[in-house]
Amino acid sequence: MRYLIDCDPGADDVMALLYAMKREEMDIRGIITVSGNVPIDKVTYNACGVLKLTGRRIPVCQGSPAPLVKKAFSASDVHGDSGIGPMKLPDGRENLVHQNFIDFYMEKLFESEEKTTIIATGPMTNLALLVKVHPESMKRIERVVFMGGAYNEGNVTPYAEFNAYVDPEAYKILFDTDIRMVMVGLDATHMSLLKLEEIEALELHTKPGKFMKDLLTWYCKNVMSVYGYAGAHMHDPSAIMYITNPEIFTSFESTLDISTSDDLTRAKILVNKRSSKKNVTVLSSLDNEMFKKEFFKTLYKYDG
Ligand SMILES: [Ca+2]
Repeated sequence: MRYLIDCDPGADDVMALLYAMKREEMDIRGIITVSGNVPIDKVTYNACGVLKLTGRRIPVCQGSPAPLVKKAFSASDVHGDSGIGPMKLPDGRENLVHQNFIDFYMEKLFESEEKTTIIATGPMTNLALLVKVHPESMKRIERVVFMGGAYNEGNVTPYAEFNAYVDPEAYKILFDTDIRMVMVGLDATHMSLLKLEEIEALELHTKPGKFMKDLLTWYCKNVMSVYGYAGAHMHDPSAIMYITNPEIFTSFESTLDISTSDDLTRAKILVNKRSSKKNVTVLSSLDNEMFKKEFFKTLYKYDG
């Protein structure tokens, strides 16, 4: 299967990418960045850096520097100013292609007979612009698996999750299409939890393996101190986990809407099970024991 990853790395995007890089069954054809966790130049540097760290060559295209309507809104409290706290990735910008991201999307979507699945782990600004500029691109998309949203409880506000909150207008554009989508929202991802002692027990010694362990350790300590959680939730890695191990999730089919109002409901996801359209698979839970088993097993591939 062909994949494009649209992301805003960001600590948990880096974790998702490091997990994906060791799932060789995934044919990743490109990475597109988007302003989100930290500004666009930093997320692009980090995406390229993961490739350098893991010795992979995948084209990276820089995407939107800002959401459709509102100003950029970052999450430096969780991710640090660089997006990955005190850690530093190597410079892998030889992977960068100097191309408009909409042209890059079109080239990748149309270069093969096979349709492409898009995994989005940041705000969906790029995708919204793509389908507006080139509606014909939609027929080349197998589905969009996106980490974002929450139908129960948000994190930026009581009602809204971060990626949705950054650019709800983009979500609205995509929800109004017939594209097949999978919502990997907080309702499911909040059930993933790596405890600090489990991370510290990981025996990872190669450069990328050790980087992952250090990143997980820093991230876990940071979210525990900022939010008082018992460990680290694996939000973005869950989107990749859904691709590799869909059996560990439960879900229901629905059509979705989102509030774009400038009030306390902004970016609240609205589930409509009565609609006949039902183009979205909404994840509702995951099995954390199975998640951890699969996640750690994959990370150990970095140590051979
Ligand atoms: Ca992200």
